[in-house]
Amino acid sequence: MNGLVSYTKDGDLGILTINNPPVNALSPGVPEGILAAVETAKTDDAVRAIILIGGGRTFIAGADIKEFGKITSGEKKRDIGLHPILEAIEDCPKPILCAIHGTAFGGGLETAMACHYRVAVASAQVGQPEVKLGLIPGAGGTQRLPRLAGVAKAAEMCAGGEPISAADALQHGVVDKIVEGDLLQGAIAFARELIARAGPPRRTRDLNAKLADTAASLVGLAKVREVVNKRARGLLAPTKAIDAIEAAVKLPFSDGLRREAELFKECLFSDQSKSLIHVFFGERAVAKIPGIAKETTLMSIKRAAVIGAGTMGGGITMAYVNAGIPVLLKEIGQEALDRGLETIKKNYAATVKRGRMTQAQMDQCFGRITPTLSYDGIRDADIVVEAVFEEMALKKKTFAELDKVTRPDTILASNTSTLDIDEIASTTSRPQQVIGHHFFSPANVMRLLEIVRGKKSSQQVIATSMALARTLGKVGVLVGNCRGFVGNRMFHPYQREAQFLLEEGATVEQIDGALVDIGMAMGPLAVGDLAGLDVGWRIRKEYAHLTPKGERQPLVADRICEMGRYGQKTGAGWYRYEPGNRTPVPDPEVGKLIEDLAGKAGIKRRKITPQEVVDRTIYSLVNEGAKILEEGIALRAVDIDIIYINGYGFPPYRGGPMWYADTVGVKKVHERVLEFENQHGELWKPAGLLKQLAETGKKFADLDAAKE
Ligand code: 3H9
Repeated sequence: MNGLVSYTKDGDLGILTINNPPVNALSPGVPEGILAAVETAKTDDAVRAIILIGGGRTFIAGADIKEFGKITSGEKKRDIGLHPILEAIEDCPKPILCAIHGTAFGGGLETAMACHYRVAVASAQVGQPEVKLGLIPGAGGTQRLPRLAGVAKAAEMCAGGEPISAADALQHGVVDKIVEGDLLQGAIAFARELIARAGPPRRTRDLNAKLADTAASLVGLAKVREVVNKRARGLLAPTKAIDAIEAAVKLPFSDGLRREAELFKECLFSDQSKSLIHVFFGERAVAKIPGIAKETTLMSIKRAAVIGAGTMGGGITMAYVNAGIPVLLKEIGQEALDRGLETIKKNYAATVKRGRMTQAQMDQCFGRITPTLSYDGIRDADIVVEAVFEEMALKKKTFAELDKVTRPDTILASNTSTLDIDEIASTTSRPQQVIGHHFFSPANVMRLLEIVRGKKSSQQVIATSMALARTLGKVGVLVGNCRGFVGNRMFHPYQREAQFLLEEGATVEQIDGALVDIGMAMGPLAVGDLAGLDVGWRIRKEYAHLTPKGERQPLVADRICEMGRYGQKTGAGWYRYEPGNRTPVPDPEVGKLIEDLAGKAGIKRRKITPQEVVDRTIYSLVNEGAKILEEGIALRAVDIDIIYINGYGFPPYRGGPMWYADTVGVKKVHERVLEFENQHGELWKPAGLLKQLAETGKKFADLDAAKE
């Protein structure tokens, strides 16, 4: 028809195949191609039924997400234009059968539901993931899905965004049949059955049986709404999706569509949706490393070794064995090794208890771990991940040993969170094989992997690390070598400002509360308690000689550690904790300590507003992030955003710290940073890049766009 949609015939069947790789998104030309092909089939007297199928690896993965940005920026005037096409499909007097493999997501499922029948292969998935982009289904999904699957299931799918399997879809009436073997042949057979039945096309919009009991539907919907309200934490789209489904219950189909369109538009033009779309493309952009060719030969990682069975080593081991890669787990003493294995076992047992893994899966994963106290067998490892104590001397000693006992081609990765990767690499005869793999705790859960490029890390080692991150189910982000790399380097001023605010008059709960209120997963002080305050204390001591003389230092953190308050693990930190309970409880003792220390230092305490808490902490991230960009430590602003979303609990619907600055307006952020510089001095000196962007009216996103 137009290259994107082809039209062929098989006897009395018209077959429409969509060819828009990689995922058959409904990009401009695809809907038009479908429409033209439907028209051709409709007017061809020899055709008695029509099949719509996807070419390549999938059916339709949805609307083309890139188009949304063009609409909201005003570059494109009209909407995505799917309604008339779906109407034409549904109106077609000849039965149209949709054949699904891969994913029928978003506009893909909406197209499928406008067809009269649906078949799918068993491995197919269908879903309305729009909420993950801050949207709701905008092409009839909220009106047709309840008619097929019932109100509760539709609400769960549209507000939760999770896909369902073909079997689930069959059970809920979203598909009519699961095809064994070849999809097209199965679809052809089904289409011929339809012709034989000679019934009128079955139009989803007319299937009202599942909506007949309005009262029961509204009760079901209210239950889902309650769950969604609890889970949504500031997210707009999930509740809008429920509103749209409510319209399906209360209004005739065409009015419901109109209501859906209004709600869709509200979502589309929201900052939340723009941010979430930025994150969608950002997560894919970080995998693209300038200067490293796509075709770089990757090393095959079949076996790994992890050095150190502490919290990080244990979590890293789990990440590997979960991905099917066996691990040799080395410790120096039997007791530490046993403790490490016990913790891994306990973590798995908890996962089994929660129903997220079967006992057999747990046994299989655990069986992939070979515990050891020696280096025997380490020559089989394709990669070694060092996760010993965060101390340069120990890391260097470990790498010097690893250099001798491993194969020369083995990748030597350090899980250091702050230390100089080049200094570590210098103790080996193969710095090109050395790289940082900075996992985030708990390493088996957190999605972020900061991949720290040393001066000499080879392209192959970098490319292999990026691919390995994906195998491990992580988002790998390549960063440069500096103290704390990207994430922890930015976290330092963020934590520092939180503590200065304490000294100036805020309470621990006010600071954490203000940041949780803007969507952060946890406040900075509760995070400190979770991670262990002693970790930062040790690092501060290690780097004490580098701190410029006279620079304002937080007064309380060291004192808290001196009191043995290391956070959750000691039952007290910034908060206190009841035994066996991780819920932070405000502790007046800490409040008093802060007041005492601030008083002694002559700091005048005042009322601090939540807005000041947010500006001081988040803009400290932005200012440091701008310096990091300037220095080339991060490749793009979006890389920083992806790091903060996946490793530091930054709310995806705010797009990450650099995107947040763009949303607020870089000029405004710069002005506020200048105010803070006036009030608090040198530490707040604006990054040159921040100043430059503010003066030229540009955004961080413009810098990224210029690099594409
Ligand atoms: C929608 O449909 C709204 C409707 O209600 C209509 C309203 C009017 N558009 O993820 P991958 C690109 S909203 C544009 O690496 P995988 C992706 O950027 C949409 N591009 O592959 C990447 O490009 P690159 C609802 C898209 O196998 C390449 O394709 N649908 C789209 O790991 C490969 O992607 C969704 O939200 C798209 N829709 O995963 C589904 N999808 O190579 C979004 C992908 O240049 N997509 N690309 O980096 C996905 O969830 C995954 O891509 C999928 C495949 C599971 C399909």
